[in-house]
Amino acid sequence: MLGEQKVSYSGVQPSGNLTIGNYLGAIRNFKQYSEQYKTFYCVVDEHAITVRQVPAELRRRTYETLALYMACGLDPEKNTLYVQSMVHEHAELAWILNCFTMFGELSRMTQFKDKSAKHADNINAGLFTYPTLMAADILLYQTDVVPVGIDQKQHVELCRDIAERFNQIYPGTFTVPEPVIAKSGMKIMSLADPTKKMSKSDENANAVVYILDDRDTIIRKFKRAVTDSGSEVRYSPDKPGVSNLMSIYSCFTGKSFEEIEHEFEGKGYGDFKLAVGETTADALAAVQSEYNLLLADKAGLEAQMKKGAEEASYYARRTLSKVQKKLGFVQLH
Ligand code: ATP
Ligand code: LTN
Repeated sequence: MLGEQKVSYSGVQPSGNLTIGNYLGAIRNFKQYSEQYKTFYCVVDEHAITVRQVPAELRRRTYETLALYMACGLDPEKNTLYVQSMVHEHAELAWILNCFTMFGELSRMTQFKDKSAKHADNINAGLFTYPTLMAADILLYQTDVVPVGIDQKQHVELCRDIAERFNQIYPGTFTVPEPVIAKSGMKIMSLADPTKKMSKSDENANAVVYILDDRDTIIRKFKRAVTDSGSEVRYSPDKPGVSNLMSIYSCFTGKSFEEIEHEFEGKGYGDFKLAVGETTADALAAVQSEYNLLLADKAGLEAQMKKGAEEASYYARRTLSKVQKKLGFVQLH
């Protein structure tokens, strides 16, 4: 809580082109808080460097991610949209929280295990302490809710544990946040391997539908999507490919699985995949045209970054100085 207002906070890494997984699992759900809550949505570039980045690409994607936030309907007048590295309190609080986070806790994080298997040549300390920086992001703003995809639930739960531990020693420091996981779209799977999460860092571009893919590409990718044996459109654990496409279709149309099964009764996978492709392309068209306008105005995006960082810094500074005082750091006035 900040004053009387509840707070929503989330972040997306500028580590690749954003996917419909990022959109359906996270960004699409940010907007609902804009009216009632104080909202902070961050482009987390400091998290992105836990795996090697090409500097020019990281810079470009930082602009792009901010533009996508806005194109997805986040009005910068109603939401604080900003870039993590522009608010130095994040890194400072992360250090402090490192001293309240256990080695064993971080060792149990599945994202750390997955990413260290994938980047075996670069298992750096930042990859390991990634969740403490994420906890700092969240706790700096006295956050109540954190809308994320299901893969981030474990990190938000660790953040809660850190906040509770800190509050036990230094009462009344942090609001303890809750993860909010959308019922549909919480985990969109790869089109090439529906047992794997769709991920922006997947090397196989056909496995992933990007928010900015053009209509033909979207339709082609869905046509090629791996489906299962049989020809029936039915939601079932033994049909992970079809079930994933049904989830995507359901997210974009609002139809239930039953309604979708009924709609495609007697029709084959071909018709169904085409419908999913067309629906997705239609839904993303508005986001894409808005995005192109925003991205063309670099100065506008920079002005937005500056304003967002100033707004965020105000709250971040307050929480950090409260923490420093509680810890016994000398404060000069
Ligand atoms: P990377 O592949 O670089 O790890 P990512 O695609 O997982 O990235 P993040 O920036 O780590 O993306 O995630 C941003 C938000 O999108 C998080 O809330 C995350 O839970 C959500 N998200 C990512 N992928 C999916 C997915 N396939 N389905 C649903 N939500 C997702
Ligand atoms: N770890 C998240 C991105 C992230 C985040 C956050 C999400 C960084 N800081 C704070 C919610 C709140 C991910 O999606 N990989």
